[in-house]
Amino acid sequence: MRGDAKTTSGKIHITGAEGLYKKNEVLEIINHYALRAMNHPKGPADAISIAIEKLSGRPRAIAALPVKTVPCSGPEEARNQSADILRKIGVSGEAIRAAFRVLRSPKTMRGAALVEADSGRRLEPNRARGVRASRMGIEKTALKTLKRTLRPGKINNETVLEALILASKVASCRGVLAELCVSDDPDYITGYVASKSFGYIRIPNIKRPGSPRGGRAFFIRSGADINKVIKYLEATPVMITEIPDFDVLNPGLKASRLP
Ligand code: WAQ
Ligand code: MG
Repeated sequence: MRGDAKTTSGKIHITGAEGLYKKNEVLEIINHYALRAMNHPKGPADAISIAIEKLSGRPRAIAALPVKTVPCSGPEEARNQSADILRKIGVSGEAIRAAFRVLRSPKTMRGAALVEADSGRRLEPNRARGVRASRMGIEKTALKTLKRTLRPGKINNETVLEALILASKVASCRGVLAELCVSDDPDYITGYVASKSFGYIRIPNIKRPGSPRGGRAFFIRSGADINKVIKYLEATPVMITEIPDFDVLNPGLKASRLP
């Protein structure tokens, strides 16, 4: 299922959401998406569209990324923190700068920029829209476990859950090395760097409150087949069925691969 909220006049995209659900959950989710679009902090939508599609095959099963939060007091420090992590993952300085240009631009995109991890070159066919990851969800039992795991960190909320589901799908794509995300919601100021190698690392105070800017960059391994990457991100159904054993408050103990 997919929900999108827009203004008709300026054709501004306010918010979008997507998920994979069982047939008996669909009505409840329609209700939920509609309410969310009507009460969004970016302003009331003039048009809301909700699309429902039947999946043709079984989704691919993946594990969620482990979650960690690093201390960070402001945008300047956040930029250094995220650049450090991205460099450790293997993203070049050029690519990191290209990603920050996208995330700081006043023109927000509906989807993510695809940035080649070594050259910093933009690879998405439509640079205004970007590529939207879709068809990802989480199984009910895995969701329960995840909520229980996130609760001690007080991050057991829809924003974090949805971002983690998206980031886990994106990181499960072989052509993707890492992701950098800053919300475009004016009052949501925690961003993240996600990767298969280091998990989902939350970075508080990545932007100043009140800013409508934000975005996502997916860093692509050089030599990856870009059409395959886009097809996987947009169209391959992926379901989280497994939650790794991590401690949100003390990630060093269990998620030993986190930096
Ligand atoms: N696929 C690709 N890019 C997307 C998608 C998608 N499905 N959805 C949003 N984007 C891009 C788009 O450019 C948006 O402007 C940008 O990401 C930000 O989207 O653990 O709320 O929905 O506390 O505003 C991070 C949570 C929340 C961190 C991120 O993003 C934490 C968030 P938003
Ligand atoms: Mg948003």
